[in-house]
Amino acid sequence: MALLIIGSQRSQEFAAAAREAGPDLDIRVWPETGPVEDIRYALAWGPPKGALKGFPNLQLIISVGAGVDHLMRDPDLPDVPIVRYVDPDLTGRMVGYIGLHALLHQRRMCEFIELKRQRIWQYRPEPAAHEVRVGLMGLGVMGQAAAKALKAFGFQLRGWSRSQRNIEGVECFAGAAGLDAFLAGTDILASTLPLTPETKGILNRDLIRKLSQHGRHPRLPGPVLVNAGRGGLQVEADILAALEAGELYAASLDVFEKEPLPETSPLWSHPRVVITPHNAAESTSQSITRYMLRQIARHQAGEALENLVDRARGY
Ligand code: NDP
Ligand code: OXD
Repeated sequence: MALLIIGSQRSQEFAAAAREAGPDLDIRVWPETGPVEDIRYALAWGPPKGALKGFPNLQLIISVGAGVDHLMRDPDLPDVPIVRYVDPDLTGRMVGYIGLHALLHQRRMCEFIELKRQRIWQYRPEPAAHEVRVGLMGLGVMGQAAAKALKAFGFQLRGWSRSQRNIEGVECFAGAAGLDAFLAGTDILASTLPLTPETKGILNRDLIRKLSQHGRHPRLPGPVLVNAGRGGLQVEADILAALEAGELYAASLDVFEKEPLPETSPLWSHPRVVITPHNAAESTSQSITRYMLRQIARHQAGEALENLVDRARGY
């Protein structure tokens, strides 16, 4: 009975951590699989399409990430349970990212960084946090944890999800019917949506134009987009066009349509676009292997698995 680690550039690092934490486990790293019949478990990040169907005794797939779009894109994905990675370490990192970037734009830091580059000492008025409305797109594990942290800074909070949520201190909207009202009162839009057929390309010009339609504090120059969900949610040409047209004041992007972001992308040189290399929340080898070993132990004991993916919803 063996575990296969497949897809991630960090597979050997995960294997080393897993060997240390679970010395009894037989661990193989793709493509050195040994006899394919041995493989019962797979720890996967973006495996080559069709690769997992080659293991006839596979019983469980553990996603290296909270998102599972990297698995769902495989038309031949075996019909076995998939658990996604949910851990306080990962969530805490995402909360830090969302909090940092909400504050960064509320405090107009892109402008101050540019002024510093030019050695210019210049006052710029800023809104207070309680004068700014942050809209959380996605109210799952990440969105709800971010809401708690943002509340402590005093931001006004609203959120949007597929099913109706009821979260204290957050004005909640749901589904297509609630989207426009959610956007109209949102100044800083922070997305932690999963990438599914329904959410692909949702962060487009049409959506950006609906942001912050009423009640924006005059000291915030315009709406802001923060995307830490997936690059496939956003239309980069639309984001640039909206920035140029003044429909968007600034953006923080951690994920991109194509990763790594090509050197030729005009996003790199925009003064009010912050770019990070898909590291809003890292799956560290210690945390992911601890989590994976727990799921394998539960599976072997016949206990319920945690954070099971609903294939029909796609997340
Ligand atoms: P969850 O499954 O806990 O939450 C997903 C949220 O998105 C839910 O509130 C869900 O609604 C909502 N949602 C899904 N589809 C739709 C839709 N069509 N319309 C409206 N709302 C929708 O996921 P997590 O919070 O754990 O993670 C979210 C995503 O964050 C991951 O899928 C991944 O893509 C990304 N991520 C990125 C990282 C990075 O480093 N950049 C790191 C970790 C995660 P409902 O509540 O009704 O189910
Ligand atoms: C994730 C990620 O989905 O790191 O966890 O992107």
